[in-house]
Amino acid sequence: MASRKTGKKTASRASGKKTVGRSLPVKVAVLMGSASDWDKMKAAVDALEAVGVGCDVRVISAHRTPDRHHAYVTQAESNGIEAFICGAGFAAHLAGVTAALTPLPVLGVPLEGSALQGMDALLATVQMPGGIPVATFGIGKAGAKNAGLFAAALLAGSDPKIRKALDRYRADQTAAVPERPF
Ligand code: RP5
Repeated sequence: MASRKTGKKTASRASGKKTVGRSLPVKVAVLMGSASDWDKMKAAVDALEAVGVGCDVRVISAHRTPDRHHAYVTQAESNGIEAFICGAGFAAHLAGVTAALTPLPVLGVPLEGSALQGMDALLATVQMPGGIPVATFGIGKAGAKNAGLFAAALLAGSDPKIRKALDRYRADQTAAVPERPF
């Protein structure tokens, strides 16, 4: 299916599977290691949609579904994907392995849920050996939200519509801060 707005291919074309923000050009892949990560990773999708960036959302685990992971990541660029957001908990290697498979920017979101409350995922995601970078965000929902906004900022350099939407997002956010807490 080609995007109605741009005529560009969307990520759903290759797979025929569900995308979020269907009417928007799909430029970001939001991957998570488990469906149990969705309640946190939804914040990335919401942020992307708020600034007009469509995304393809997948449960893909580097260790439980390695073949699915390899196929998806290696085909993503030809399907119009320009950046990945990868959320995972525990020994979180999803972002690192994704970055190993693609030259596209990879944004890692460490997730809580283990006995170590996300510190394990944070260190696993942020401590990439030199040569294969992963831009790492904070643990959990806030990190996912910021990863969504950061991915939009990456795309905004070549897309004035996204740039405008980001400016509007910030202005609305500022306007929503009350003068007093009561
Ligand atoms: C990681 O293991 C996933 O990203 C998830 O955060 C965690 C637990 O997965 P489930 O056991 O809940 O499926 O790979």
